[in-house]
Amino acid sequence: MLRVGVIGTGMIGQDHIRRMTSVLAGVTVTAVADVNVDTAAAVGSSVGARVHESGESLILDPSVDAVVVCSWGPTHEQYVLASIAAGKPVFCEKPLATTAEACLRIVEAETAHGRRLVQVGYMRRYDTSYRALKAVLDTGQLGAPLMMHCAHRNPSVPGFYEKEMAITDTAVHEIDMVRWMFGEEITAVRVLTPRRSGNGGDLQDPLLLLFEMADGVLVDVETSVNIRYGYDIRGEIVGENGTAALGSLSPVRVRLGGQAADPVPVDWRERFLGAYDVEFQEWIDALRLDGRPVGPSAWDGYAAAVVSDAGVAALRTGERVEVALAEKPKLYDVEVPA
Ligand code: NAD
Ligand code: ISE
Repeated sequence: MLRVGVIGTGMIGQDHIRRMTSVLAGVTVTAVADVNVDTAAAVGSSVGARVHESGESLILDPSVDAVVVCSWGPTHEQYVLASIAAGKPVFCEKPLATTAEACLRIVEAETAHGRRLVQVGYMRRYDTSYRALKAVLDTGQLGAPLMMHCAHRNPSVPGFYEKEMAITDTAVHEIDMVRWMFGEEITAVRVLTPRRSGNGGDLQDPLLLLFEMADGVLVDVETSVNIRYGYDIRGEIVGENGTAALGSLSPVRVRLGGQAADPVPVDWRERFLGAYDVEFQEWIDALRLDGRPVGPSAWDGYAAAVVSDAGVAALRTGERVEVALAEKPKLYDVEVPA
């Protein structure tokens, strides 16, 4: 049984604790921590987990074999570095850290440790629909991929959400997904700012991002984070001979009153429910096998952060910004299966 400690018992922390205590096999949650001690105490007592006053003391708890970090992005670096220092595997929700420099510090600490400990929560790699899309692409039947059209739509975002977050918090999922989908790095980013939606107040929303991939594939990503009607994730690859798109995920189609309608998920928890389950089960199984995670690595977290930083620069300047990655350490040479 893998004994897990969870730092951050907010929305996604509670959701991951629910899946580890009620859905998945081979895992138990033994400890929790949150700066909001009331939330941590309530969540901890509901699952019989010890409540720690700090993330650092949770990491050092002998009843914790592996750490899950679900606190706010700016706090990820300290907990991931502390987990590496303690020699414990750590699953960190995206982003790995909020700057490329911080991600590189994590890469360097893990490389010095000499063995992979870190996995980043880029769950689209585990989604049935994205996996099916990649399987079609990998048959080669579409011919060479030329373009991909993506949309990432949220019904609404919290008040603290700033325009850069459409890239660093939202489109960062597409950044990781296309690196995995095409097995190529993103080499340059442009960001266009369409007419502003009245639903977002002063927020510059939507955005249109354009990624250039190393082999010439162009990827466009629409982020609309106040679109009201639901949580809608789209992706279509255009190849030389044909196209392939994420299918409709609706389990039911209602025809009524002269109309046909598919329900739309309300949020990421509903849309990616299955992906999070598979992501965590595979993480648990890998750690139980030999203590080494095989999903998205600290290097993937770093690469996503470099592209995301380039996107923010492109948004601020209106210019095309090139992406420059550091040299990849050998530790990350092995292809991840997910
Ligand atoms: P949230 O605000 O609901 O929860 C964050 C929790 O972290 C809060 O309870 C807060 O008190 C706690 N916290 C803040 N600083 C802390 C610290 N120093 N130590 C311990 N706890 C601390 O936010 P959320 O929506 O659950 O997001 C948390 C993380 O998960 C973010 O990094 C976010 O980007 C990521 N996320 C990922 C997905 C996904 O699809 N993979 C979806 C949502 C959120
Ligand atoms: C959130 O943090 C997520 O990761 C969701 O998957 C994404 O859709 C949303 O825009 C982010 O704010």
